[in-house]
Amino acid sequence: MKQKRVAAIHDISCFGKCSLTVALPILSAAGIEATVLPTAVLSTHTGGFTGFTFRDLTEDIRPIEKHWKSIPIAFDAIYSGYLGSFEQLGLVEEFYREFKDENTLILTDPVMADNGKLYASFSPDFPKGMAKLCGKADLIMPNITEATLMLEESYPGDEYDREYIEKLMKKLSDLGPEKVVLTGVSFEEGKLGSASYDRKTGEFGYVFTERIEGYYHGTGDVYGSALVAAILRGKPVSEAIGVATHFTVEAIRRTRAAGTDIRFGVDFEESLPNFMKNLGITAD
Ligand code: PXL
Repeated sequence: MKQKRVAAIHDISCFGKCSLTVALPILSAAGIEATVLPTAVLSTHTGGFTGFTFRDLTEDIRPIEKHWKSIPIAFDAIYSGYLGSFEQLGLVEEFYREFKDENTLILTDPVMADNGKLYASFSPDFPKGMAKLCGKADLIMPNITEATLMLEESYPGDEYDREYIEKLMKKLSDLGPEKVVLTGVSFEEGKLGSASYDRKTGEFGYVFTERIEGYYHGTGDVYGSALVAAILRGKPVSEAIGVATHFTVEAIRRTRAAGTDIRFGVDFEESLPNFMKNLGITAD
């Protein structure tokens, strides 16, 4: 089988296990080649640290794209996440356009907010721009905060039901993407999971596991990278959310048991063998 190649467009947070530092090992473990397009370089991620460095790489995106076109390189998927500036929304849309052919999946994680709040590094008009970028994707994977910001709706907190979630996913799909994965969904105390919607089949999927106390940083990127890997390994979205959820929860559980600082990211590395097994990758 020909190896799949993904263009991973995220920042490099040098410390803190998120974005490219988790996308690379997770995609590699799944047997997928990860070509990286860094959007910014930071000394740490921005969640809970102060005094971090931030080098915006907006000016490098188009020259890298032009060079890759000249080789030329083709991608089975483009997976974008945390962007370093508002201008990058347009540059990433251009990148999608330049590299999308009939076999290229566009997978967009609109990383910009959580817990009802836009991250401090983004301007209030960023969600509108991100909604436009998500319109060009085949699959998007927002959390509920990002979903409501893109739809210009109020954040529901914990006050929602299944009907609300399914309507929300249909509205997100109306932005453009055929498939929607919504993370951080809970209908029951002590349980947390994710939901999926496929406009083509009309099918909804749900996966729930035990909720683990504490807000562990980088878990959205661990989940997103595992989801992208499972989809490229041929899993339907309703199954891919199960693989990604179990991988992420196992890592969170191990990290909590070790008593690690929640800002330092999760110990997903130890779960890679199990993850590979769930993707049908065996040693022989
Ligand atoms: O995990 C999402 C993420 C990615 N990159 C940077 C971040 C965050 C979340 O806070 O700060 C730089």
